[in-house]
Parts: sequence; structure tokens; C-alpha cells
Amino acid sequence: MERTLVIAKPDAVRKNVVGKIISRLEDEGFKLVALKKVKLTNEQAGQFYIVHKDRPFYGELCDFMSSGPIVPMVWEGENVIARVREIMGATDPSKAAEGTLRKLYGTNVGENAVHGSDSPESAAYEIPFFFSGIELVG
Ligand code: RTP
Ligand code: MG
Repeated sequence: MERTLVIAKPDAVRKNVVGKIISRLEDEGFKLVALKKVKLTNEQAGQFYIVHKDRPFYGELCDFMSSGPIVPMVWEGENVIARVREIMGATDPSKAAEGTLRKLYGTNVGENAVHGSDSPESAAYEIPFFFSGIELVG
């Protein structure tokens, strides 16, 4: 069964909508496998988003992702990686479809409430970034 790494980003934690994000993923039929609350340093955020290190928004992204606590979680289900990406909606909340998590809870392209792995390769990097084997309870 496929797994993906989802993060309720600092803006979602500040807006108190972490439960709503979890509820939506439960309602979609996915299984929660792991969850924690952490606050990243700027450097740790940079390591998580290392694939974007040459992008113009990298510094801003690292500042934002280390600006407050986040709630990383692992979800399991059939085709969960692609389905979560759909449920999240477009990166820019103003372009995201009605009913998507970013449309509902995002603020702007930088502060967009939620992260989801974009491929099995990304998930394989991102899940162990936050969770050890014994923290993954399938
Ligand atoms: P994520 O990785 O967080 O799930 O988002 P994504 O796949 O939809 O978008 P990605 O291209 O991977 O970008 C990662 C995060 O960087 C911020 N970003 N800012 N200012 C900008 O133009 C810009 N573009 C991207 C967003 O927070 C995006 O989620
Ligand atoms: Mg991405």
C-alpha cells in the first residue's frame, strides 16, 4: 500500500485547521500511519526542500517553513500520493479548485497550508526525514 508525507504548514497550525485537514483525509478513506508536531530550524527546512535550493523562492520558503510549528504526518492508501495532491489543489490557493485544502485554508502561493509528496521518490525521502521505522504504524 502506498504512503505519502503530508505537512500541515505553519499557517495551518496558526489558523487552527490541522484537525480539519486530518478530518478531510480520514473522510477520503486514507489511514493515518504517523503524526507529530515539530518546529524546524531554517537549516532543517532547507534540507527538507533541498530539491528547490536553486529556485528564487527557496529562502522565503525556508523562512516560512521554520516560522512556527508544523504537523508532519504519514497517510496510507491506494494511489494516496496523487490523490492527496488533488485534494490539496494547486500550489497557489487563488488558482486551486473549489473545495481543495489550499483553496479552503491557504493564504497565498508561499503560505499554502499543506504539503504533500509529489512522487514515490519524494515520499521515500520525506517520510524518513520525520519518522523512524517504529513511528510508522500501519
Ligand atoms: P509542496 O512541495 O509544499 O507540497 O508544494 P508544491 O509541490 O505544490 O509546490 P513546489 O513547486 O514543490 O514548491 C514548494 C513550495 O514552495 C513555495 N513556493 N513559493 N513564491 C513562489 O512563487 C513559490 N512557488 C512555490 C510554496 O509554499 C510551495 O508549496
Ligand atoms: Mg512540491
